[in-house]
Amino acid sequence: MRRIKRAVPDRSHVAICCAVAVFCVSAASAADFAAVDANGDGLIDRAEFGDGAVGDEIFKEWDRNQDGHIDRAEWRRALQLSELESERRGQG
Ligand SMILES: [Ca+2]
Ligand SMILES: [Ca+2]
Repeated sequence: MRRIKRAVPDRSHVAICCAVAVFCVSAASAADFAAVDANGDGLIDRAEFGDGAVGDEIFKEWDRNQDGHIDRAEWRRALQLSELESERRGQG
């Protein structure tokens, strides 16, 4: 019987995916918080953030206090970090 090996990304692969996704998000302005916050409660929950395994990883990274929501401060911080990261890449 042929076993189908499920493609489970290792940590480095996930990190790259996160970096790419974070970079894409950083291309959008911080004002997009409102666009992501579908129900307008001022917090981005996991469902609003987007689905998929990569989304899980990024959400955990961005949700600094692990309360299950990304607030504006966490959102801004993540965007700032991703901007620093992209600047570093640009110089490297
Ligand atoms: Ca919300
Ligand atoms: Ca949080």
